[in-house]
Amino acid sequence: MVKGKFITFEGSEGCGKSTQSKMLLDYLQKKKLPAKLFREPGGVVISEKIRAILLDKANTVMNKECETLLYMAARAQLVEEVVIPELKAGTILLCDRFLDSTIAYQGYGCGVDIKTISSMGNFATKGLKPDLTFFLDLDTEEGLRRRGSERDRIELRSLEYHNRVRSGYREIASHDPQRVIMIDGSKSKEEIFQIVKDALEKLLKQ
Ligand code: Z5A
Repeated sequence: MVKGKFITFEGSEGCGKSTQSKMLLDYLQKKKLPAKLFREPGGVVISEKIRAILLDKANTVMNKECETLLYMAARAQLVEEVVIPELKAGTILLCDRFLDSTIAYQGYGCGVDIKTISSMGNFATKGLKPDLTFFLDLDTEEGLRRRGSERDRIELRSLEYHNRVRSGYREIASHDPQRVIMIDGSKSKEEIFQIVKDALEKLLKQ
């Protein structure tokens, strides 16, 4: 049934995934391929409203269960409204973050049970998994430096928290090397994009 390709970009703050996903979108569109880019949390009206709640610095009392469920709710809406129809239509769908983010941030970062996240993830995504995931691995302090002084609710968390998130991503990559391509985020934008482009071309030939 699914004709398109689903490609996600993951990593901790400032790792360069938004830059690379936009570069890839531009590259694919120049090749006249049907490509679209969405971000998580967000991408559609309801999910963007949930995003505003999640990132609001004023919501200091939000607990980890509420946070996890809200990320999943935003994802469920995006998958139903956009991801599945676009994949059925043959689109190369790029997504800046997906389920791996919840495993890394709420699971490894906040201590929410990972099996519970995976099972909720299955429910929210209807079992959909990316064909390919680029994980940009970058030193946490360097990433936060790149992001500058303006921080949202999640970015304001401790360095220890962000280090747990990064280790979580490394675990995810080590468990699923077929899907997840781990890239050294300290390389130049051009060097990283060459790796992204090569992997994408290989996927499109399959
Ligand atoms: N979150 C979660 O907890 N659970 C979930 O399930 C999901 C998300 C889906 C979303 O925030 C927050 O929600 C995020 C995780 C959490 N929070 N945190 N913390 P967001 O969407 O606003 O932000 P983000 O996803 O974390 O992305 P980002 O911080 O904007 O960074 P980025 O996309 O990785 O990086 P970038 O914007 O491409 O680059 C950052 C800067 O570095 C920029 O100035 C670039 O020009 C520069 N850059 C990029 N590449 C390079 C290289 N290679 N060298 C040097 N400089 C570079």
